[in-house]
Amino acid sequence: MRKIISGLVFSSALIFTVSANATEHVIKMLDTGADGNIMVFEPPFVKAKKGDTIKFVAADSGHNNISRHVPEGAKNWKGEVSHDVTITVDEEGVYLYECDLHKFLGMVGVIQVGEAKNLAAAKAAADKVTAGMAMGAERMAEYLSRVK
Ligand SMILES: [Cu+2]
Repeated sequence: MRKIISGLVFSSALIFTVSANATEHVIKMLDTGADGNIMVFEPPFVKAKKGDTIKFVAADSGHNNISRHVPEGAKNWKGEVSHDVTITVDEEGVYLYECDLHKFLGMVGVIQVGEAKNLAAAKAAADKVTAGMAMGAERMAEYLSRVK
């Protein structure tokens, strides 16, 4: 009997794995990160696969999440201040996002989905974002350097 039950559990777990192949990546919006940096997304760089979801969690209030550059065919998003926002990444490429309240302090992040087809365009968009920063401008370059 126990063998039958564990067999059933195993089969249903297998089905679940196949149907739930997409991963949910959680990114926290924080006043202070684990590394002591202020106004950060954590983790600031995520490598995802097509069809995954990204959940931006308002762990600290007073932040939002807005796309700044997305691959061709992908949808832009705009989260409300102090609210979680979940997106599905359906197109391969590099996504840049920011908290528009603290982007001047370097509150930005990068998501890579599959192949970084639009890397050149993303870098050009990143330059525009960092041009307006009072501090933390090195963050964007560091996050983009993780795109492989
Ligand atoms: Cu913010």
